[in-house]
Order: sequence, then C-alpha cells, then structure tokens
Amino acid sequence: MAYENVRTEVRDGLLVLTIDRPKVLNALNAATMEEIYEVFAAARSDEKVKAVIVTGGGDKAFVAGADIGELAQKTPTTGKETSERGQFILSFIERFPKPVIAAINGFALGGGCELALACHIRIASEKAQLGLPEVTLGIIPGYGGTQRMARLLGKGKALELICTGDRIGAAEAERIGLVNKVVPADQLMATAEEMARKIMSRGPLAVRAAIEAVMSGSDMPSAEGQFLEATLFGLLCASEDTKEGMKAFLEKRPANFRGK
Ligand code: CO8
Repeated sequence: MAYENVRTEVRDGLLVLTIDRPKVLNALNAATMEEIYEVFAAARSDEKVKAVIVTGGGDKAFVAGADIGELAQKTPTTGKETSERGQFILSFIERFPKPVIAAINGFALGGGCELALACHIRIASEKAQLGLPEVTLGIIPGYGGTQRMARLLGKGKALELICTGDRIGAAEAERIGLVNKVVPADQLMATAEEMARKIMSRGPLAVRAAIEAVMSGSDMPSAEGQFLEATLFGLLCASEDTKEGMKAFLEKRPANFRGK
C-alpha cells in the first residue's frame, strides 16, 4: 500500500510507522490521520506484525500537532466531526491488541502529544518537548487529550498543562509520568525496539489480555475491571501458550510461545 504522509517498515515482526511530513513538523492533516488509521487497521489482522513503534520523520518533531492550516477552516459542525474522527482513530490505537510504543524524537504537541498518549508506552529522546498548547490557539485538545492526560497524570497536573499550554522538556515529562523513559537521541529507536522485542518475546495472548485489562479496565469501576481481569485470566488458562509457559518454567528452558 502506498502512503503519502507516512512510511512503514516491518522488520522481524516489528512495524515502524513514521509520520513523515517534516516540512510542517509532521502536522496531522486529515489525510495523514486516515493513513495512520489504515496502517493500524491493516496491522491488526496481519499476523506478521507483533508490535508497533510510532515515530516522526526528520530530526525535529514527533508530531507538532493537528495541521493548523486545516483547523483554521473548521465550522462548529466540521470541527466536531473532525474531533470525533480523531478520537475514534486514537482510541483504535489505544485498544490495539499488540503493543504500541511511541518513540518521541522531538516536538510532541497538541494532536501529536495526544497521539503519544494513545500509545501504550512512551519513550522520549532528550530533545523531546511535549505539551498541549491548544489554548494558545483558542481551542482545546480534541483527540482525547483532556481525558487521557487527566487519567495518566491526575487532574491537577493535566489542568496545569492544558490551561497554560506550556511545553515541557523530556526530563520533566518523565518526572511527572508523561513518558516512561528518556534516552539520548541517538539511542531512541534502539531503546524502543529493544523494549518492543522484549514484549514480543512474551506470551502474545497474555500481552494482549494485559493491554485489554489495563486499557478497558481503566474506564471501569475497580470491581468491574477486576471482573474483566479474572475473566481474561480464565480465558488464558485455556490457551496452549499458558501451558507452554508453565511447562517451560518447570523444564528450565525458554518458552516457545505460538500465540495459540
Ligand atoms: N500545523 C501546521 N503547520 C505547522 C504546525 C502545525 N501544527 N507546526 C509547525 N508547522 C509548520 C510551520 O508553520 C512552519 O512552516 P513554514 O516553514 O512554511 O513557515 C514549519 O512547520 C516549521 O515550523 P517553525 O518554523 O514554526 O519551527 P520552529 O522550530 O520555529 O517552532 C514549534 C517549532 C514550536 C513546534 C512551532 O512550529 C509551533 O509552535 N507549532 C505549532 C504547535 C501547536 O500549536 N500545536 C497544536 C496544534 S492544535 C492541535 O493539535 C489540536 C488537536 C486536536 C484537533 C481536534 C480536531 C478538530
């Protein structure tokens, strides 16, 4: 499949999706959002893809936000529709059944920060700057950022970042839990790949269930989330992978998971 705004590469089960509009710091216009969706929709049922890394093309930006040229044309109706479509696409990523890691190589602002928030794990280069500067444009985050940031950081920190529109550096982002880890720029992709491959070596059905339990469960009251956890646990007990994982431990050898 040929894309205009993104690049994809699959290497030994790892899909690297690069948002690639460096002239506008990888800003997300509608066409780019649709291409991102198409890549994830195809990868969902592609057995060759076991994990995804999302990053930005060029050396300056992960994604500097939604495309402000397009946003400036929105009416109340098209603004709401665009927000809803973006929310749908980022929720599709959040609920993706295989691990998704954001490798944040530079500016992750507005919709770019929201894209990173929808990924399961965020690793940032020391050069990264993150923020939700929408209020500086007279708008608010519209791709789920108000909800995801508040759930990740707590309401107080989220409101501070959203209402000031301030950009923060990678070290501060790590300190407040907005990113999992910060590494030198030249080690970013290797670190993201190493983490992806470690997760890929684990039982894929178990990883899928863990993502579902955490992502779906965090939108539920604790008792319902725990019910979901127990149900997924029970389901895994019927899998070949669970038997293989336990057997391998008892036989003191590495497990050979087959995703079955
Ligand atoms: N959209 C469109 N173009 C952009 C964007 C963007 N978000 N960001 C940068 N560009 C363009 C610049 O206009 C510039 O183009 P040109 O070379 O033609 O002048 C080029 O990229 C390079 O940018 P700068 O010259 O500004 O580079 P600097 O290094 O000086 O500054 C910054 C980098 C600080 C990242 C700066 O570009 C900036 O502030 N960008 C905008 C950041 C921003 O406000 N992002 C939030 C956008 S709003 C949003 O994301 C809402 C999401 C929810 C949408 C809901 C749907 C309705």
